[in-house]
Amino acid sequence: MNREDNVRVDRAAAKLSLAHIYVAFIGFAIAALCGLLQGLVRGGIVTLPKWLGYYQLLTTHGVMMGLVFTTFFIIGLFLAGAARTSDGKLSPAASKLGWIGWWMMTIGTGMATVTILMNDASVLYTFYAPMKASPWFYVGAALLVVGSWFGGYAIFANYAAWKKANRGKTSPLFQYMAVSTMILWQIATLGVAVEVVFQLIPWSFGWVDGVDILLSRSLFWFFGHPLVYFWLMPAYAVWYVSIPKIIGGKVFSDSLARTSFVLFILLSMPVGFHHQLMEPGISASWKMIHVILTLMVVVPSLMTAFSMFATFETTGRAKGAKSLFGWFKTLPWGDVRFFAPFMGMLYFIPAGAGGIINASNQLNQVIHNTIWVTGHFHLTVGTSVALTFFAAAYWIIPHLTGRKLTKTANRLGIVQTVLWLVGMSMMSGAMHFLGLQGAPRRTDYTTYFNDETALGWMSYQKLMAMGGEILFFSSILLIGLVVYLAFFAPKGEEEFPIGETSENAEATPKVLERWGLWVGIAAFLIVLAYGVPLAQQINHAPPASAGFRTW
Ligand code: HAS
Repeated sequence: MNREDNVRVDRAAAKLSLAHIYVAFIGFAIAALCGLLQGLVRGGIVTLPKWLGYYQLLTTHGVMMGLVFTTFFIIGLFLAGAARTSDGKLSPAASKLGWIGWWMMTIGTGMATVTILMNDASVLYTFYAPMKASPWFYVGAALLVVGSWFGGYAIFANYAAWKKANRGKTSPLFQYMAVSTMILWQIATLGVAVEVVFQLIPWSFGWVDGVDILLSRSLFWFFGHPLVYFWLMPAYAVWYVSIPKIIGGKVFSDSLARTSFVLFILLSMPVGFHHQLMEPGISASWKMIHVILTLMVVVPSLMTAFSMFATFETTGRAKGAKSLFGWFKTLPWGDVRFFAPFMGMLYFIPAGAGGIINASNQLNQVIHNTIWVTGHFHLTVGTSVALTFFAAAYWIIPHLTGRKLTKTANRLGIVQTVLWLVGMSMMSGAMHFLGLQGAPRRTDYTTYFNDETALGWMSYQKLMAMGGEILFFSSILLIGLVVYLAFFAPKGEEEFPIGETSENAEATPKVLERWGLWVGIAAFLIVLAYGVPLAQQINHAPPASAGFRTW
């Protein structure tokens, strides 16, 4: 170990990161239980009691998994990584901002959860108007978002302090990736903030009579698509920065890694209409522009695939592998910190291909609003991203609590990963097949008055339920391991792996840290893709809609 490997995150920074990670896993545990029940209901295996609604479960599951687990975990991961690459400490401003953010996010989550539990907000995680929730649900969601902005300010403050102390030097790759992700997040969340503050809150309090549905959905998807890259980029940060260290290699190319993150800032936002390809009110030509830009945002993922293959191969060859695929055998298959993210990468190949199918205009007509889409995101965020976060938790938690990832915990982590993969393959596979047969997403158990086609779906729905049960067992094991690593594992030192750049890599161009330039180009592309269609939507607004309680 060299001096850099020994850097430990100090107690104050560890406390802040752990506070985020603990809330993340509480959200995860609640979501996992709801997920199990949903699968069993949809498979026709159990019936819910009168006081518990299917859509109430579905909302809790989506909000907890998609918004709470991810946002808290990502900010916790970034704060820990920022401290780890700043001599173990966060700057005082970063700490203060981080705690403000944590409190706002936690209070917001609490408010939203209470409204869902009271059955006043079964509007699912996308909270589409004209379904109308309690105003306090939207206020809670707004607090969660604004709190996450403060999480971002904390990352920026720490980065600024690092730059000040290291004038002229290239920032650590992990911090660069954290800053890029949080820049994307600040821009993306403007859409949902405008929707919630100017449309949904006044409407749900009854201050205005109706809501413009088309505009609210467009603002939501301005946020909704970059949201998926907000989930993906931290996983990529782990792939680019930590995986090379874990496998005993080097970061293949610092510049390539940074360029892929810049491309996400530029291209993630002006693509939201690919979620609205089937909607009226947006002209075909604007949809086409968004489809083209969507296909361009695939490029940074292809660059990532190339970079990961290159890292694996060069590391294996440096260890003496000779044959074409000999390097494959040299990878540390018994180490959960590698095994889980690797399986995430492998599953991201079909998951990403599914995304390209979704984005293709004509094929979108086949899959839109079917359960195929649910299958798609359980492979992307539910497998590739989630497995990477689980693996990161297996080293970050003991690193921050001063404990060790023991051999037994490592082995159980591998079992947990395999269970997750088996459960997800069954569930997500069944969802993809069902979707192609036309089965809609987001429905309670129904045979559609014993319709023959719908009855043919039942065996797949049972398979989904079985997959869901296996995923639930995997989740219990995961939570057990998280609790063990946080409070009971033997005291010791666990490394937070940060890879060094290969000595063969080219120097990193300074332009990659000219944030003003990248934000400026991103703003230009957003105006180009959204300016005219949003102006048209506002000028030719359809009649405002009253709110509906559909549950
Ligand atoms: Fe998506 C819907 C298009 C990626 C999540 N997506 C969703 C929804 C979610 C979601 C949550 O165009 C549903 C929203 C809702 O509730 O309605 N998606 C795409 C495209 C991509 C994509 C083009 N999605 C993601 C990611 C997500 C995510 C990532 C979460 C993290 N998606 C869509 C579209 C819809 C959609 C439409 C709307 C559908 C509709 O009509 O409703 C691309 O970014 C994908 C690019 C990825 C690749 C794969 C690269 C592979 C890599 C792995 C390399 C492997 C290695 C290991 C190195 C091209 C990097 C290999 C080792 C060996 C030994 C082989």
